[in-house]
Amino acid sequence: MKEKQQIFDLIKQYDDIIIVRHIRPDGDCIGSTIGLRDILRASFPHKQIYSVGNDDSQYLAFLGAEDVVDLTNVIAQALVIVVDTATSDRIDYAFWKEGQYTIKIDHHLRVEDYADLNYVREDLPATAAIITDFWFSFKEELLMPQSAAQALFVGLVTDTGRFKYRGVNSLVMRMAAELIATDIDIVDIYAHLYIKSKESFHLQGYVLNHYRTSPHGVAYMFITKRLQKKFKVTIEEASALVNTLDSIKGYLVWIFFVQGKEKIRVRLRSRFVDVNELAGEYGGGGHRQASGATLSHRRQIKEMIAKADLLVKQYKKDHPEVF
Ligand SMILES: [Mn+2]
Repeated sequence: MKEKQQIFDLIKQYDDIIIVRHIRPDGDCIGSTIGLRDILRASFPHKQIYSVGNDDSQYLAFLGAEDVVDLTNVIAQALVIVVDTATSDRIDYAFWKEGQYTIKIDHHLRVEDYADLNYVREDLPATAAIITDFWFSFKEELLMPQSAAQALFVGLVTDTGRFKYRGVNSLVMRMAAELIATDIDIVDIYAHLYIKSKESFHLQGYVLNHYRTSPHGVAYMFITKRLQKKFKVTIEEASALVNTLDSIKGYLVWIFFVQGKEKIRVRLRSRFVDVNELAGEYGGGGHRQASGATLSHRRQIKEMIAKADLLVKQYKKDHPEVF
């Protein structure tokens, strides 16, 4: 509570507040940015609240735009709040450090305390959940406009894989309930979130027809540069398709290897089996059943599949009831 109170006091103290976030923003990133901004704008109409960043994300445009403003004359007297960003090298605003006071609000593993005040809640599955909890704590003074509720709901939904991942509990569901209580249209929201480009739809079809398997239960796909070009998809769009291979009976781990300029991006997913240690062996990590890693050589693909295969083999031996 101490940190929450401190943050609230700082917000009350400053007239200029700049909210920033990480590069290549996802739903939780934009959701917590817009959510916090619109809560503060509604609650403190006399303050100047900005949210800024360079990268945009087309599929989240329905949440509303961030601000395109020149803050050169404002930054030195401003409170800068960085949301959803574990390390400072990923902050998508070059001048964040020039703020008079800086706050980090994040839910990722605490690896870098880069701000003056660092509020990290590893117990919550999304930064949107931290912001919603913040609203719960100061409900008498903070308003929750619909635009903020919608953005925060999107943050919760996307960072929990539609409320499916570990970390979703009754508290998170209560948060969702309170946000929905502002009368946001969740059917519309899901419709936006599920839109897929025709290109990635076609690539998905290709994946379904051409994925490979290991002896004990790994399903995988190598998305070469050539395939990305052929199907006209970006690395991000290709990587996002990893769950095309989920829930195949007997295949407990599924992996996408997506070829980048120099390295190969790995998206590792699983059910029952834990894969984050395997990701760690390749400089990656994440969650027990959803991790990422990076390979520098093509030959490591085979090696990684073999290791994943061993994990599945062992798991099936220990749990013969699982298929
Ligand atoms: Mn997040």
